Amino acid sequence: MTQDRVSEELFERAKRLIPGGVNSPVRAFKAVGGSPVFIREAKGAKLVGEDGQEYVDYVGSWGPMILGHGHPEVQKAVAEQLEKGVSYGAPTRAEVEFADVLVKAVPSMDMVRLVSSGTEATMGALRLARGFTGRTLIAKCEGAYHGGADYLLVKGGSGLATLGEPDSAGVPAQIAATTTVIPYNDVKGAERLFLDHGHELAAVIVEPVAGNMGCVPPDPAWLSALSRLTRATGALLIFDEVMTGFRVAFGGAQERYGIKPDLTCFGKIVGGGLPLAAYGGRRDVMEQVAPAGPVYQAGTLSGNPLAVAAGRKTLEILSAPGTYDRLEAISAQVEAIAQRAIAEAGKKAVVQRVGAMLTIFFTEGPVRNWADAARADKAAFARFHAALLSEGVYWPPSQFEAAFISLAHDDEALEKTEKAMIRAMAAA
Ligand code: KE4
Repeated sequence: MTQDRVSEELFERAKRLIPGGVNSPVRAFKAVGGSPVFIREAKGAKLVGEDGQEYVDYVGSWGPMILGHGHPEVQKAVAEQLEKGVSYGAPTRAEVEFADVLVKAVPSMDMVRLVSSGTEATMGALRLARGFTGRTLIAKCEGAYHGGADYLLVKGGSGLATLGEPDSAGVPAQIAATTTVIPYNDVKGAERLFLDHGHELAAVIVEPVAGNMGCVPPDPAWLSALSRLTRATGALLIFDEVMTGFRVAFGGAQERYGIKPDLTCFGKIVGGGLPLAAYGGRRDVMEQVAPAGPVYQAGTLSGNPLAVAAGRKTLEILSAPGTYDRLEAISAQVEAIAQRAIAEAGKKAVVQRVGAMLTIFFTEGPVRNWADAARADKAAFARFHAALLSEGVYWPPSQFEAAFISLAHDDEALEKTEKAMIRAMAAA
């Protein structure tokens, strides 16, 4: 494939105008090297670069595009709303009907607040947990990502379950210290945390399937342990389903694993690719959110009519019987393609998948937590990624991300993926 000169020139220009040339760091391809592809348009499972090169898309805008790009019914719903205006800053019938869809789809949610990004959803949920419990300390997992709030950009201190340290410049140490960090899938570590700090904890926030260290499924006892421990100490259990919501099941990971959190955060798919996210849960907790209660949270574009139109139509399509069976069948094919390519190339790599999200780790499996993931051969992943790209397959540009499969990944896309995967695995 010809080097994408057009994207390279755009990137040089972008770097003079936008920090790192991108509006979100992972897009800069820093983890894999080379210059990012600038995308001109997309349709179904296909992206088209500025130089006209076509790619099978396994990023899907980092999760939202589970129907594929440019689904005609979603486009129509957005176009119809466009005729009526894009934003009012006032309540609308559509957002009430959408809230009804959400609480019906997610059994643990009695009420929901719409916001514009996953970061706002987790910020809202955590301030609410602190306001409801009157406690300050929160717990997150090492290697998990829950958006950009200061107290979430925190890495584990030395030793287990100690108070967090800033994981970004600009995060004050005293803010980071309001968060403690525990290893994912570490029931004993969680039990120790609750023994030491249980009655100080406002909440534990967890990705019920980890996606931001690469795809790491929960051990069978993990989520139930967190549920048991939070219930026993009055801390709230927050499922960050920004990535897993409506992806690993229509009712999210909580439906798949049968665990009811106190609060849940959604993003990505619920907005159908437009800026819409949400947090919700127990009525007695959600009633504390302003203006019903004392926990303040607001947003100019919250419940934006265009985004609600896209989200409602997306969930309506996803709710059709058999949808997740089809998604599972496609995703299993992608997993099998990757496994065959690994076997043929004799590579030390493992595929980890839950539903329509998967990661190929260049390390021995199983990868159960951040420490395991961090042992992956990032250089091999970078070679794999570059080779896939040169074969017209657009894979997430980081070993520590999940690839996302859509209902639009048809046989043609999978055939192209298989050919590319075999060559790319050999080059890894
Ligand atoms: P946003 O603020 O980016 O909408 O959502 C933050 C967020 C919260 N929780 C989870 C579990 C998430 O995965 C995310 C965002 N995910 C990343 C991809 N790993 C978005 C891509 C990016 O940062 O550009």
